[in-house]
Amino acid sequence: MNGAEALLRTAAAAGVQVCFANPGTTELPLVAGLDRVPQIRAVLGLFEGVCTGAADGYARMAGKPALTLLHLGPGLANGLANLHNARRAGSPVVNLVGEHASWHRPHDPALASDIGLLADWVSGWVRTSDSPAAVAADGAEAIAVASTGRVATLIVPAECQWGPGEPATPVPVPAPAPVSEDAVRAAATALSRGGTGSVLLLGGPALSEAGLRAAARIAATTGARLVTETFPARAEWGAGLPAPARLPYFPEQARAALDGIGELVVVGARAPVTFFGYPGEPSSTAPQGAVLSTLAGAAQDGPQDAAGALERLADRLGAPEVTTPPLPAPTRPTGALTPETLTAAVAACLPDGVLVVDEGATTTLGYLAQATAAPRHTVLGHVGGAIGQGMPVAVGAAIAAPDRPVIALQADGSGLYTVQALWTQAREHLDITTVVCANHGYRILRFELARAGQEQLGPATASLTDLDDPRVDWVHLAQGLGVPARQANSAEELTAALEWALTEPGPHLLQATL
Ligand SMILES: Cc1ncc(C[n+]2csc(CCOP(=O)(O)OP(=O)(O)O)c2C)c(N)n1
Repeated sequence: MNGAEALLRTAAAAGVQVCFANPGTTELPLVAGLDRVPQIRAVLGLFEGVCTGAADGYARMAGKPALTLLHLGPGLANGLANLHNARRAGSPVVNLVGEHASWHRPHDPALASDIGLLADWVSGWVRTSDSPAAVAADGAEAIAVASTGRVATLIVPAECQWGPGEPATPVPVPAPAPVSEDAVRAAATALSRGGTGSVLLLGGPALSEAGLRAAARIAATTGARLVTETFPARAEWGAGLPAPARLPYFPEQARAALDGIGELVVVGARAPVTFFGYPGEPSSTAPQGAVLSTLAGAAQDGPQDAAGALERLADRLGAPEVTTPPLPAPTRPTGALTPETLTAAVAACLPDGVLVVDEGATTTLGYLAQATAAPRHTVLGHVGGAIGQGMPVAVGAAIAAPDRPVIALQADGSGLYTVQALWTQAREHLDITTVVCANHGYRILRFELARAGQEQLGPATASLTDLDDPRVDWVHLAQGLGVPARQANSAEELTAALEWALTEPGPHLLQATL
């Protein structure tokens, strides 16, 4: 057995089931090893950002890492933006990156680069294997580290893949640490002091069903308001569940949402700050003087049992169980497609148990509010701010949860970064309906220009924020990549198209023209 096969056998024994790959010559022993380890499904992505985004989506649903297989420094570099998003989401991901044979590298061959330097940015753990005998144990360690919610990168020189190796024993993964009793006590004190002037800001595992139900008990007993972070990595959503308000994206709206509060308790989230710094404005969106307490930190700061912490807090406050009163189900909108009618149409057509991947940018900022009474579903949001993750995340989520249909709400500009993901959706027969929010521009940048006082666009600002010349034809683009597609120009056409796409198995794309 060579090192490559030993590494893959070790990964399979540790529970790894998928490898999102775009290999080259330096990874071919690992590719051949995948033939001999059929427990690991090999999935080709036509760009490394598809592989890394898919690994993120897979991790969010499976709660365990997939492998990526990437070609030296340039391959890893192509995948970095979505690894950044994975890191921000606290997603476990294991990158296997091939490297030139150690004796070849000093000759500075093509593709030689400092892979470790590139990997460091996004990885909580980086190692270069130094022998074929060590590579399987290195892999076992990478998987264990990743399983605590981090990106781990193992750089595997070619001779470590083709030389003789032996499988290693998987390394046990510690359970997420419970939060300290002090943190629970401090949060209870804060909420009792703040009453209705308090907000519980929920993110990460606090948006699991258990977390939400415990948060609702706390809110009912203390008067605190429930708010989700703006772009949750994964949130359980829909009828019967408590529905926190989303913290708005734009700074003035976020400040208005938190205005007047005296106590802010964050759970599985970070203290709220604006996405960007603006002249003369503070970074924080919490009011000056508001007291911040952290019950559980954000996922990327290390695994913590945020939902368990909320349950302990609810118990400490003596908060009884609460039921969420039923709301009328969303109705089908009519008329022109706008951000409101588009999200309303999707909410009205959701099948029970669907996964909704949301990279709809400005079009879907209202989606969570529209979907509170829709059938129960799971939302995977855009966490890290690096655009181009939606369609790849949908690939990974669909592979992790094959019994659940996926709807990907996809802004058009962002979608064009990793449009190759559609081909993988077709190749793997994934049940994904992509709804392209086709506003034919970088609308958010136009908003930001207007907020900065630039109402009149000059030729450069107009050109650099416009996607209309030429207008991208998503229907033909999708068909060319093997995905059946239709265009919808009104809310009625969109609901009809959603019915078509959700009835037929396999991937579909709907160009919703705004
Ligand atoms: C990797 C990366 N490149 C560039 C940006 C800057 N950026 C943020 S949003 C955006 C355009 C978004 O346009 P679209 O996806 O069509 O959504 P819309 O704003 O139109 O709703 C760009 C270029 C980014 N966030 N990440």
